[in-house]
Amino acid sequence: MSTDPFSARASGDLFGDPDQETPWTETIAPGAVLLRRFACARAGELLAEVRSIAAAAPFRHLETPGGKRMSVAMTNCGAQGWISDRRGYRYGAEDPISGKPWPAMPACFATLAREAAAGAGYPDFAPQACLINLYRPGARLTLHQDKDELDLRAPIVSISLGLPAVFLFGGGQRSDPTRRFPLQHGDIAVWGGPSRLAFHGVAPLRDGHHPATGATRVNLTFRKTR
Ligand SMILES: O=C(O)CCC(=O)C(=O)O
Ligand SMILES: [Mn+2]
Repeated sequence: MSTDPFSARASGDLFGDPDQETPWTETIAPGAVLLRRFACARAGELLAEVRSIAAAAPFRHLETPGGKRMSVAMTNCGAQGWISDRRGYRYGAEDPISGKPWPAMPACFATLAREAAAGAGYPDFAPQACLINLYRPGARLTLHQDKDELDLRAPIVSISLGLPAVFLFGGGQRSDPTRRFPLQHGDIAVWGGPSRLAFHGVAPLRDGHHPATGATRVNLTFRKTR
């Protein structure tokens, strides 16, 4: 797979540019917030780091324990990386493709994740894993819980870059009603506390073009794994 998975170019239009909006916060459930546009000012730096991480640990389509190919392509950085295969879902210190440790988590990733968690009411968040999801048109994430972490007291911090998506957010049971929240470039979702095990997912990505990522959406999900 190409090591330059999305193309970037700077946006020169400051008028009506969503990247220039002042961030604001929306509470979507107890313990769950959307920090709108919080990552916009740092998106270029984040995406440059994603490119170098993907050069060392390429995006790949993992297999579910049931044998299905995931439509979202994934890679990781940090001390632990999330993987899925026939043996199950788990965290591991090495990229199974190269056998080498996952690329280190860039300081700007950890700093932003920590600031976002603090802004959402979770001080002292220290992520050990960053899962990087690459969505091409049609890619989706079915409803699931993030529950492969040993320490469920820490929140999940999830940064959206590039094409917009629809975030599905439900409750603690799969059958609970799900609400739909549009996520745009620079938005950060943080959920923890009473919402830590909420079912969530991402609706199929619609075709489009974003100046920062081309025809893709990039998502960075930060977790404390243990
Ligand atoms: O892409 C997103 O916004 C959510 C990602 C997610 O839920 C996950 O990677 O577990
Ligand atoms: Mn998730």
